[in-house]
Amino acid sequence: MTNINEIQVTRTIVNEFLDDFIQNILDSDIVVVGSGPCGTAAAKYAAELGHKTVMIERNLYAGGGMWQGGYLMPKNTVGAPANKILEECGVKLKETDDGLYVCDSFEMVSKMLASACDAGVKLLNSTNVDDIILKDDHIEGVVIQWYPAKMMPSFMTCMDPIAIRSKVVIDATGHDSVLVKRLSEQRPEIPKPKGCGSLWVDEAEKQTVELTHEIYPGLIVAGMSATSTYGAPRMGPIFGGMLLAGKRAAELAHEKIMGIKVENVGKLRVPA
Ligand code: 48F
Repeated sequence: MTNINEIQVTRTIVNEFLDDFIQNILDSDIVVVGSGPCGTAAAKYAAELGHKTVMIERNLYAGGGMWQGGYLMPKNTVGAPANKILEECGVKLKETDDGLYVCDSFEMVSKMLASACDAGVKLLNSTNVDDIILKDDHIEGVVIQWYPAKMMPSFMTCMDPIAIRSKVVIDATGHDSVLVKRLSEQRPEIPKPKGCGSLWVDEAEKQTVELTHEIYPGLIVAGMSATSTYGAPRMGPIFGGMLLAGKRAAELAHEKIMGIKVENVGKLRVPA
């Protein structure tokens, strides 16, 4: 057995973390905030399209709402064509008689995250996105803080966060629409998130993809965050729309970075 001392272990962790942070995180192409089904799909496809991609998650664990189907039953459903996304990640799916696909939640989370890692996505976990970097007419990155620090009593949290830069930020924060909310406090043209409407599965599945768009230069709102921004119906424990919305967000980010004209920035036709 080789001799390994305590200082070597610490030195390795510190060196690797700082090196990775400076090389791959500090100044990236795409920052995806939230690691649920939408964020993970967005990050995976963004990285596969060749972009330096960072996914930020406030929890210790990644996966967001993917960990369980509904009512604490760990079976996730998707409809076509989102089954293809899971198949690409190697998730085993069972097709039901009525054309739904179902898988084990744990397998969906682990294989989607593995696929994102293989594509080169960097994950910052236990990290809360507190704010955006907002210039005159565009967003240029995010402001981050350790999530455990945010959870401390307020007398201990007089510590400033830090910032990382990116060309595009994707708000995949789920029901809270964190970044859109923050932006709406400062830009009158940005809607204050309404929260999602009541359950209507097929309409919600469509709308979550349609509502995924560049809401402000440099900020794409995606998945449940888009649904909640506009008060569109909730979809319940089905994840196809989320996966397709994530893929759509990555494609929009790609078009923007590559200078392919994206129509209707910030001018989405909002359903009545
Ligand atoms: O909630 P979440 O899974 O959002 P999603 O990817 O998918 C929605 C579905 O899970 C579900 C549904 C059926 O499809 O109804 O709701 O759109 O993942 C959002 C993630 O963002 C993290 C949060 O912890 C969760 O893992 N998050 C939220 N706010 C922040 C954040 C923040 N300020 N900083 C970092 N992470």
